[in-house]
Amino acid sequence: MPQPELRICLADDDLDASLRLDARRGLTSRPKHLPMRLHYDGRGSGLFGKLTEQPEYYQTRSERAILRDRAREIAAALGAEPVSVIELGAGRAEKIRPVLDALAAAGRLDAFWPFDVAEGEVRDVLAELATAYPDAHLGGIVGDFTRHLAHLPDHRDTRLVAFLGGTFGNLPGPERARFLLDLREALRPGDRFLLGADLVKDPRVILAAYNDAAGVTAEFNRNVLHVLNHRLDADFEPGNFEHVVTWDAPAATVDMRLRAMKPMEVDVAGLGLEVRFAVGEEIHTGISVKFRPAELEEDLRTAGFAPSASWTDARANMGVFLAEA
Ligand code: AVJ
Repeated sequence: MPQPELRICLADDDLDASLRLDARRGLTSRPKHLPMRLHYDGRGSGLFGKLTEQPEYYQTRSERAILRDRAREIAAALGAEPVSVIELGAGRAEKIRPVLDALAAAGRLDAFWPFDVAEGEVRDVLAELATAYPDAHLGGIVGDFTRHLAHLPDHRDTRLVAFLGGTFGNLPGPERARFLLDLREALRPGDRFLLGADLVKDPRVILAAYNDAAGVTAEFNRNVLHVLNHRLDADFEPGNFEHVVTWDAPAATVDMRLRAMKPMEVDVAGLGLEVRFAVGEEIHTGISVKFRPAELEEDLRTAGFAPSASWTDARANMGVFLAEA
């Protein structure tokens, strides 16, 4: 079995540089803000895994049910030819596995490429999948899906780019539109895009998913301060910040924030920065947009895709959308 090809578009010092820039820019802005991607160090990823097991957090279970139950339909909707699959934000590549299994069972899985920011995770998942899919060409891309789509593998068969888990909703509108245009530009006519998106529903259900009774989301949200303490030698006291989550109905968006419960001065030694907080002052720590199928399909058309199929779970919590380039 040949060694999987690894395309490194992001080095560790790139990640450090963007962390420093995000932190400096966000902590010196009014209002203060930090991007959700900063939450996912080892501890944050572990907390997110625990969060997916909370009864209120429906997303992962709902999307897993769709992909498990509809994998053969999705594979059939890709035609009858071999397919090369690239999963953006692959993590452990757990979400896409039912589709990979359906294609492999039909002898149609030509290649699989996990695409993620963490080189170690990409290497680990390639080692794991070499056993599961011995006949498939495996490769990996270590990169940022908002910057490195030009590095997709140039397999001549149908390419399926999958972007699951609802992460698309963490991008603000202009960045979502940019991402869709960049992806369309990176694909050829006939290639496909499989997108997992959280759907608009009862706001009480949505808010509960971001403020679970066990407090795991609150701890996940405060983890961004632990990341700054460890990576930038800051002295945040996460316990002095309250997890706040609100639903912006017109924008169909969940806003997450951390609210200072007392006046504070925080030293961010790694940036040479003193950051003051008035009592009640907030750091905006990310958004999660919820979608209406017709509007999302219109956004796909605007970017040059032709929506061809979609599936939801029994409660229509999550949607999985297939579109053709
Ligand atoms: C994994 C990014 C989709 O936005 O719902 C969960 C992350 N943040 N609870 C989401 C998250 C707070 C999650 N995504």
